[in-house]
Amino acid sequence: MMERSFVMLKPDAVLRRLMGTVLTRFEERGLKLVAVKMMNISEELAKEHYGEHKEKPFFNDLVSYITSAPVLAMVIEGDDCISLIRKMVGATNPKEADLGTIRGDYALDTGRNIIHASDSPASAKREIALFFNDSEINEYALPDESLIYE
Ligand code: YYY
Ligand code: MG
Repeated sequence: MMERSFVMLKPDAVLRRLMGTVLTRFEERGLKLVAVKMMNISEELAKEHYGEHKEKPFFNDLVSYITSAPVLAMVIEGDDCISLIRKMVGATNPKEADLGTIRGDYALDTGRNIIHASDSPASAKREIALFFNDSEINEYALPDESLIYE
């Protein structure tokens, strides 16, 4: 099923100049970027985005980290892409993430794991709406779709 996922390169990915490297992985896989923007997240938006973790001991550190420098927020479209992107991202703790995953190849600490990706269709819908207006999401066809999809 065609899905959209919310993906965000966290401040460490931006500051470590890993944006192109990570975007290339998604593009080379055949996924389609339909929205991308660099932005500073307000404390309010950070708390809303990570609302499910508000009682956790790491919540305050997470909010300060995510608001410390710009992020690259994006919407990616593709067949079953929500779970696919989670697999490409790897485990939350980069030390446990498989090699070949984004976190497994480029990160070491849970609190500096460089990327966020939606974990379900419901969270994708919620997170896309938090970060993007409908008018910021681009609908277009890729010329090689018949080579990527059966
Ligand atoms: O979805 P994912 O990012 O893989 O992990 P979550 O369990 O949703 O946690 C969100 C975010 O919080 C995680 O990417 C890093 C941070 N975090 C942390 O700093 N310490 C933990 N023990 C768990 C999560
Ligand atoms: Mg999560």
